[in-house]
Amino acid sequence: MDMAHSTEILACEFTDLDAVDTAPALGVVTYGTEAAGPDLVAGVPTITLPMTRDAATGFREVWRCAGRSPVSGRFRGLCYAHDGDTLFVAGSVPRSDRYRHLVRDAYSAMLDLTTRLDYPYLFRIWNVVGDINQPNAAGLEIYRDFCQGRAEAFDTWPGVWTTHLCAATGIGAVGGGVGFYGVASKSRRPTHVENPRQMPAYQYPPQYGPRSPSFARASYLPAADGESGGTLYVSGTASVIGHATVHPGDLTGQLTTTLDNLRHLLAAVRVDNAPAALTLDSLRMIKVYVRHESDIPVVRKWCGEAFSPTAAIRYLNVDICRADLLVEIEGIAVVPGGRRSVPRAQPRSAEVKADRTSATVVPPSLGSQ
Ligand code: 3EB
Repeated sequence: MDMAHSTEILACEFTDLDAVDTAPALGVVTYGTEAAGPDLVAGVPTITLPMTRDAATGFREVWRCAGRSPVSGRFRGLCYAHDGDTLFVAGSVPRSDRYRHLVRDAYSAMLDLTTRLDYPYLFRIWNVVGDINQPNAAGLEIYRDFCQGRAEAFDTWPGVWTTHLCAATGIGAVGGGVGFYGVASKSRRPTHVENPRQMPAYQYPPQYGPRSPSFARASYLPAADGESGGTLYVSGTASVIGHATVHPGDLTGQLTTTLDNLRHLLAAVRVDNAPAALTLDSLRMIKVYVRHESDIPVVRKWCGEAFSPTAAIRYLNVDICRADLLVEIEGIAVVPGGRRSVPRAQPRSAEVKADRTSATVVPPSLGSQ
């Protein structure tokens, strides 16, 4: 693989907390010890997510500018910046008895912003949810409470909106409240991909909560006009087959299934003219979420062997959205390719196909173009 090219195409990178960084950024996310923001810091949207109890394992995810110098601002509690190509937006909800309405309002603000600024193509969202497996004041698990508000915000999208959902992570945190950030494209239309071994999360049955989780298993974003290839944003992936957790309580069983799920997802993405199929080796910018700190050495060994030695991998000890999940893994695959790369997912089941074939290529938040 051409390493220079593959690093270049990535829109974000991990840096250490003490790194001095002067290059212009579209947004900066600190995976740190205490929640802060979002805020504009020297004009750059910045949020700190409480994702580690140990500052030494903290890091930053820096989103780079691709187009013109960015324009930043605030909108209904959100902070954002856009550069003519990509919109970065971050928001938060404070610790609360119930999250549904607060999450719905914060997410609605994000969706409205993509429409107002005309960045219609959300392609990746991260959500960190404090006390994710704890009950809210009404006894509903906070992850399910969060999912209800998120789904209600997406309900305002027209048509078969589930087909426009993008890749996401919904994960625990070491502090309370919800922090989230997303990236949207102005003119590069993503292709959202499902995993042939997993039911689309937005079709999960009601046993997992009043509203299904609103995300796709991966989103492929073609490179800027005139360039080849693209990037595949892979959602948090866990030991789920169909809709069921498999290997509860069994770390190596869950690691095996999670890595197999990633392999199957990557293999399902066929990019025209790409020199080779995607594999675990294609993944960069990997985040590995581990429920029990004592499991980290085993997880680190498995991931070190499974992924490319050139991939940046960060490990975070946080809860995972289902109480029986022990590990979850996400990443960004670099997709080298010929011109006009278009990913094709493997044929889907009839059930999934029925939903997807009714999709249009109309941007969801605009309705027409
Ligand atoms: C799963 O497969 C695991 O709620 O945004 C993974 C990625 C999971 C994203 C989300 C949840 C989310 O259902 C959980």
